[in-house]
Amino acid sequence: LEFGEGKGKAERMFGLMDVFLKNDPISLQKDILDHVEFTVAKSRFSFDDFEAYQALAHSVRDRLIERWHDTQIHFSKKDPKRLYFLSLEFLMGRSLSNSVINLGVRDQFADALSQLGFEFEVLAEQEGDACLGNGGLARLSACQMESLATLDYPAIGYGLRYQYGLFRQVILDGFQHEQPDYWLNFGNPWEIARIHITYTVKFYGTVTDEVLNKEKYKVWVPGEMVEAVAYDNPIPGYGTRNTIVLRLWAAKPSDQHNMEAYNTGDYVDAVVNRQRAESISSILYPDDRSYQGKELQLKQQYFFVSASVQDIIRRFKDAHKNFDEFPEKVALQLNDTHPSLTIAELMRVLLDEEHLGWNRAWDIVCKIFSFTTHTVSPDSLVKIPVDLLGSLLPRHLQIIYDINFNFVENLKKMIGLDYDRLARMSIVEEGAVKNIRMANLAIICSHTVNGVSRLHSELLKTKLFKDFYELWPHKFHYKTNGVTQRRWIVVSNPSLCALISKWLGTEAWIRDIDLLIGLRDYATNSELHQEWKMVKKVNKIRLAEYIEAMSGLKVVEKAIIVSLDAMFDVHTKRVHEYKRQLLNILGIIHRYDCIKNMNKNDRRKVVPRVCIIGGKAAPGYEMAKKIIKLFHVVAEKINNDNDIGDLLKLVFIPDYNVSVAELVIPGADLSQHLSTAGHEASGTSSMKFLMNGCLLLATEDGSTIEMIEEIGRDNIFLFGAAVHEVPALREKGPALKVPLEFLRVVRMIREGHFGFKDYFKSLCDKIEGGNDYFLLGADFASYIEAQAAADKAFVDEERWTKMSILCAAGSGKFSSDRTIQEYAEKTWGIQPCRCAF
Ligand code: F58
Repeated sequence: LEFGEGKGKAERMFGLMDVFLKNDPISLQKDILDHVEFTVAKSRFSFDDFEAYQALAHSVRDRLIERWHDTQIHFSKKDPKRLYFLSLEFLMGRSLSNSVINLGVRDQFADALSQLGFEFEVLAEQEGDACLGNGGLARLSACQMESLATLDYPAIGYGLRYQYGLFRQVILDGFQHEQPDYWLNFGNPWEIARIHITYTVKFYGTVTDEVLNKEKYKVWVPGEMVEAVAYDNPIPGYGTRNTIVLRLWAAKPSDQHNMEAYNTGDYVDAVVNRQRAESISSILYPDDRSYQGKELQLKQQYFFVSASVQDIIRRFKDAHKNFDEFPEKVALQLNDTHPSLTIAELMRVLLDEEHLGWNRAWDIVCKIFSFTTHTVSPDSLVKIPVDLLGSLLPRHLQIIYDINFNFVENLKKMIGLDYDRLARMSIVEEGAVKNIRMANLAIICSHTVNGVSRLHSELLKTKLFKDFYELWPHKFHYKTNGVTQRRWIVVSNPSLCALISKWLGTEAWIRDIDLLIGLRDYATNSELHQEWKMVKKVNKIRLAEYIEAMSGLKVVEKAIIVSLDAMFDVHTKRVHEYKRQLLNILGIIHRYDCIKNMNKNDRRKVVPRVCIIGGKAAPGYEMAKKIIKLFHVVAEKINNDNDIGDLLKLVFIPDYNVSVAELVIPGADLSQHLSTAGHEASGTSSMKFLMNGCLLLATEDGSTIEMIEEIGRDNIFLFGAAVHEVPALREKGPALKVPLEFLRVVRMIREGHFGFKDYFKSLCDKIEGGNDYFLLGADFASYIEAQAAADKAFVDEERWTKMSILCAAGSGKFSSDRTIQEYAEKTWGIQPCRCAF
């Protein structure tokens, strides 16, 4: 290609693009060694696994940057409508394996490394997880970003670059302890610091009036200013050159800050204050669902919102002279209520800085926001005390009041003077403490509101947001969650990935998951059965080795060695009362009790089980912490009972995170999803288990209801009360009949069979005598029955394998590709914009 002739600068650069970085083994080795020498600054003749990992990561990153630049140039040229995905949480996990697979250079890098004497898999283990989120919501955001890239959508994710991600969970004597996650200590090769992309974010101060060209405007004179610096994390798509970006903001002290203090000789205080600014992005708040308020949390939200809005407007203005086209070029997605201050911030910028006037600004705002809620419980709806908001963001409070005034006046015209309803729908909650209801703000200003499964959306319409649904039924949609098969099959289960491709005769399912349905044709094929079982075995061995190594680390206990013939029964998710890990433990105690009372003959019929639980409890959530301790004391007793042997083994996996999930999920035979019906908005881990051919034992809650439709009732073990039965059961209170077996296991805990009698008293009190809000007693008998059905199916290998194949075959609906396509078409109005080089 001739450089230059008759072409614009951009075209000339495009022409050179694909000759920049080569992926043959020699070029890759050279790149890695160059990074060893010049980035890691080690001698290329002597470097260890971690240094090799760092060099490898930088070589991969170079290729990501190259594609990302191509994508950016392409997007700028085409100027499509873009999606801005705003979320305070992203659980990205590790980046290396996912990146090389999506870039299509996994094998090339593995070859290059082996010629240098390193093993790709070993180096991949050197990487720590990026845990910038709590759980389901945060991992969903990560899956959705990956699907946006793969489907070529022009999108940008915005979030916060926390210095400390989610706490590390350490178990000491069976109790959870939290330790800080110093994830940035050894550097993060997956981000690019954009020190020239910074914005000033204002806080506190006062609002004054100013007259400009005879018009009155509000001017916010801030009391504090902090700089937001962009850190870009490239997200490559699979089977495309498109690479999008997750832009995370870090707080840095502003140079404009406190100059006065320097001048007046208050030098030390001024420096200390500068340091305080950085604390805004220092820590991720652990998910404490009923926790409200807190100034730093609100500061974080506004910090990220303000920087993102400035960035979005800057990008828009680069290509447009006025705001007429703003709604045709910008879609803003609010991932739950955390980013909903974006609404007030955009209004403020359009009014006070762009001087568009209320009507025009409001018209724009109403066209661009969409809002997803991830919660079922009214207690989780975020409220901000008016006093706090007014002091931190005085102008925003005024704007929210104005939005509310207009809304309530219009509402009165539509529904009359129904004061109760007006009060419920108002953004401002009156009471001893006046609050701003962030969900109401988001609903009023968004054109689309959605829940994350069909059931969840029904509950929103009939309960949580009933008043709004009746007013604006057209706003309410449902978008069932999904997860990306690239990470949850291709990266985490390479053996299954190869097997599926072999039997389908194509790898096309990696981009087009509906093709998985083709596995149904072979559901009874004995050859596939053999290979399918072999894959499960390989993954069980991997998991068993992890369990042995992890449990063997503890000084006082001996390593847990599990039998591969046992059913690996997994229950991994954040610990919450509604998720009912306690029901699982009560079931385990019941199983143990039954085995103890069996004669030798009957014991031979028992299906051996390895019961695996993992998950973190929020640091301030006492009941969840007791549940973790209970599991440990029960495990201690059972695992040390020689009479039981391999029939029952209990394993707690500490510090469950994305990379541990990648190991656990492929190795599971059965997984448990036990939420009391009506409490799990969707649930996404079940989707990962399903794709990996793991059978589910579940209540009819969240997205499970849609799974039943996809795989059929015969292929899942269901139990428990249905959503519509829950209120009546609760109503019964102490009159509710619970099985004797349930009372017996609770009594065993109460009476100190596992020790810590006093400590567990409150836990027992919470599930007995009419206090059992999550209905453990009511669902116990049917839970035990479902467990027995799982045992029965497991011993019939052929039946089990067929069910397993049918689960994977029917999992297509639960790909985030499907979810993202639905959002793109029905909510955001964006089109794919494929970078074709
Ligand atoms: C989870 N929510 C839901 N955080 O519990 C789960 O059912 C769903 O699958 C997942 O989101 C993805 O949609 C979650 O992780 C919250 O719901 C927060 C609680 C506190 C207020 C803000 C939302």
